[in-house]
Amino acid sequence: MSSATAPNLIAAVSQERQWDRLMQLARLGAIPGDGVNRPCLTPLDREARRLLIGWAEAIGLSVSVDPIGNLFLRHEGTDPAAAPVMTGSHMDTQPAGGRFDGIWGVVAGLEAVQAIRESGVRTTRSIEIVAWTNEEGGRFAPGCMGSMAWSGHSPADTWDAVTDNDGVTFRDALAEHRAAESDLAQRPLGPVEGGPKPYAYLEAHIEQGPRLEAEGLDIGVVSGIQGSRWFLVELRGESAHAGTAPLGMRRDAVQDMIRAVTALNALMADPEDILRFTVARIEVEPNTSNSVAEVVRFTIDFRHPDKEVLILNGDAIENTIRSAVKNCDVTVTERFHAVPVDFDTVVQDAVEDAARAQGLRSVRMPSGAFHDAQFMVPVCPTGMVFVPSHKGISHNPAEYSSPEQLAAGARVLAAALATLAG
Ligand code: HGY
Ligand code: MN
Ligand code: MN
Ligand code: MN
Repeated sequence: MSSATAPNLIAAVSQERQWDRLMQLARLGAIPGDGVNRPCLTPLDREARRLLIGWAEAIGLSVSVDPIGNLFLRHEGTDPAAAPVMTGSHMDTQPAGGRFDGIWGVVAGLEAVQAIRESGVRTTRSIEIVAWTNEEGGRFAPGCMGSMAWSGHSPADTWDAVTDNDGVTFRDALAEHRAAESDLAQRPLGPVEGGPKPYAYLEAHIEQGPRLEAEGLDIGVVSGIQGSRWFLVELRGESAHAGTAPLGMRRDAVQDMIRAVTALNALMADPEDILRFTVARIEVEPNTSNSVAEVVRFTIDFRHPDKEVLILNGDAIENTIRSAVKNCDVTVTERFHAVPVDFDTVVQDAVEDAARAQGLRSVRMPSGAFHDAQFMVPVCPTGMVFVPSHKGISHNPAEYSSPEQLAAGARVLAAALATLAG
């Protein structure tokens, strides 16, 4: 009997233990409305990691961190030299985040490995649960800095250029973080520094969209992830008195931002609602009601499943802004470019077989959100498993998946990992 259907493995997954751990973690950075605000590389982030490390050490997993702070919890297989199977996700949240985005994938990984150990299922390959550094890109843009560095997508020299709202560089925040975790075992920065190349990577994550719930399905067998591009636009005009400066003499950064975003909306208009264009972070200087705005910085988040559309529209962004702006100097900087990826069918099959063996309704579907899995695709066979999000709500305190849905996801993850780890 394949381990994917080993009844004792499935029975060893505990819905209560997983939910209790998630609720304990949700208290670290709790905000009103059942939300969580737990930025990366903060004392709150470290407190959550220590809680997780305690649970992992209690069941005999070994713990280590790499130079960008990615945290690894390792279950030894019968052949320690065999390439490990990796699972996991991220523990950092959006500023107005929910209790499940990212963190469920880490807790589900721990639940799956604990069930494997308690059920006596022996795996040839070791299984490593990873908590990636800074997936959200909330405190430091871009997102996925831990998985990008680990997989060789972004050199460390970008760490000085990235600062948070208080002007703290990513490098300094990371140095403080690593000093606070200097008691943990160190490991190289993944395959780029000679670390073990995984046999496969399978990430569990909430869907963050409405489809599974709307179609009455239990499991998303994720087929791939659309592409994403992030840009930072700076418009630099001149501050002036709101009462005395004639309109014709103004170099008003807010008015030029309105012109630019109106033109971008036209460029990005998509009646089929496939292209996703978002402007959501705006900084104004001097940001007072009676001084004309001198500087506006705004972000662009733009997504599409087609690589060509992503490139064409992405390259048109700067020209569109420059033609729309009337009075300000324009600077457009690209901050992030994740190409669309397709996941490996072997991993998808392991997830789908596990769901079917457990009588769960599943569908193969793409991900609209980006994930650390996006950067694992060039490294090893990669896949993801989704569970429903209530009304598709995410990046919002009201984000919700039920204990039953999350337990079903953890059971599928456990069986799929047991199959992949052999
Ligand atoms: O933005 C994203 O897609 C991810 O949830 N951070
Ligand atoms: Mn996430
Ligand atoms: Mn997210
Ligand atoms: Mn005055």
